[in-house]
Amino acid sequence: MLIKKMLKNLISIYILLIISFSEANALENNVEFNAWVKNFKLKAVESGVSKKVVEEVMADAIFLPKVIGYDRFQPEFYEDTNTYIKKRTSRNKVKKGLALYKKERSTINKIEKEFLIEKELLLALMGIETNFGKYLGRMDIISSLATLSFDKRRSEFFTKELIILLELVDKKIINKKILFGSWAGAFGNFQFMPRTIQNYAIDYNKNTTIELKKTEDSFASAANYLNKIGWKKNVPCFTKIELNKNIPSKYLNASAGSIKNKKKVKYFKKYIKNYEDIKIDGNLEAAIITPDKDIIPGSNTYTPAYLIYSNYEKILNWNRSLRFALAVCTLKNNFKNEI
Ligand SMILES: [Ca+2]
Repeated sequence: MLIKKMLKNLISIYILLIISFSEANALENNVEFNAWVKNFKLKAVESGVSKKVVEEVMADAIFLPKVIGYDRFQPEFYEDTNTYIKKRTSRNKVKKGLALYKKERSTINKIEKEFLIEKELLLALMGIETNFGKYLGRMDIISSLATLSFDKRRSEFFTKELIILLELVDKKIINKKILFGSWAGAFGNFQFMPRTIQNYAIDYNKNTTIELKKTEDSFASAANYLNKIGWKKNVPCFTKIELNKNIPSKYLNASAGSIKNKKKVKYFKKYIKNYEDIKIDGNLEAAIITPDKDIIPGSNTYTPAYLIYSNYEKILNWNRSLRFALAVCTLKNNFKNEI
């Protein structure tokens, strides 16, 4: 009994300690964060943003501990490829995309023609990024970008993004009142980061502001982005393959960082069991990816495996994740037979 009581007391003390520690930690973070904001504001003004906009926009920026939590746990690094793709390309998702297409057909068709980007790809990207505008995110982007800039892990990257966002507000291209999005600072139907907005977003309906939560501007901006980075219309993205075990491991790309050892499709013939079924131009340049390798504990190195082509790498340019690009191209194919 006595031991039980002692143990209970110890646990209570432990819990109390954790609470006071995290409170102290939060207080310390806030003090440091406010000092960081002060310094950041000087930096933003120095890089050319007007003092008025810097003061206005940064006035409500707060430290968001949950953003750090999300940054340290990103489910796509832990899910196996099949689960990841299946979750994001369901029949239900196709139905929702078709409903949106039906409603916005003339705008989407016009954008497809003008930018030479398949409507199926645009729908797939919007479906995967935000479930067709349903999950645009409610996070105050200024605070999330400020939190990630203040945090050490990717400070330089997010500081630049935040400055670009302030510039866009300063130039009245983006309205600061609508800056709510994902925990990592992505915004609108297609989850553009500030730098993507700066480089590729367009005011398609010419009403002087870029509205990335509305169909016209968001679809045209996504199509413009894909066109500028070199997406080729009607060229395949990937093919699922079954590998022979004789394949040298240097050909197995498991990281989205850089795709290595590209060869013509026909070069890989001797390593592919189902080569006769894949019906792809043998002269197309390709690489092999095995996305579960190195990430999923105990995963089989050889499955799943895919041949990927230059279009697939354009989607990696959009979001550097092997699974993301596979899901986008899979959903695109699912739309293909329905529109
Ligand atoms: Ca507009």
